[in-house]
Amino acid sequence: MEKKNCLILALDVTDRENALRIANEVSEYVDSIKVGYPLVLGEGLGIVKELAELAPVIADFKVADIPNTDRLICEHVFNAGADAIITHGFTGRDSLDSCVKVAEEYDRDVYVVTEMSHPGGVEFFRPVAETIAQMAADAGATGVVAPATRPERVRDIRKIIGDDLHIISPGVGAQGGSAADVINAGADWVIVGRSIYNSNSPADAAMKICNEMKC
Ligand code: O7E
Repeated sequence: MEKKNCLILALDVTDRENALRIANEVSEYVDSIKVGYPLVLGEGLGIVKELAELAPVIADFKVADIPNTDRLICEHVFNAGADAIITHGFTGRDSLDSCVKVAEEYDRDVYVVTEMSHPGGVEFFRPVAETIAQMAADAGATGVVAPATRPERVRDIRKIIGDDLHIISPGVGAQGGSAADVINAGADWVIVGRSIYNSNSPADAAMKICNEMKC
């Protein structure tokens, strides 16, 4: 993913018409569009191809299964036109290796969740976040997902992975995180959903976040 605006749109609307309208309105401000279960379960995987015409698509399926099932999921998602996939890391190195191998075959990206941004994200992830981040680096992942709601954790995780891996960071706006703070803490991109797609003017909301970050 090319870094221009440091902003990824989390497009968690559930219908095609809204999704395409919002994506069109904000495409000049975002470097990528993240699509997950809400939209794909609502409209089918075909929506990925339509959105990929506007911006690279990150498929957020938080893949968390045995290596063979992970491989099948990644193949489907990349064949559908996604540029990147998001996986969990707690399933272990062999499962992550399977995703990375498929991504290499397709020349696509893999991002691994370390610690999640919501309050419950500390319950189980906190003790293992650094270990997962190290595993992502060892496995050759493109980058990791770390919480914008806790910039200090982004700093901790940046120390583990060094400069080679990217950090993409959700939790800005609706979850209370600040885009500028988390970029200063070492994130490469912020992921923003509701503050943009629920706004009366998604383009203005996206532009405002870009201006805050001065990326
Ligand atoms: O709070 P919002 O509306 O700005 O949306 C945030 C998006 O990021 C939403 O799609 C949510 O599922 C996702 N997310 C988190 O909010 N926290 C996390 O820890 C991880 C993710 C996520 O996207 O993981 C993969 C990048």
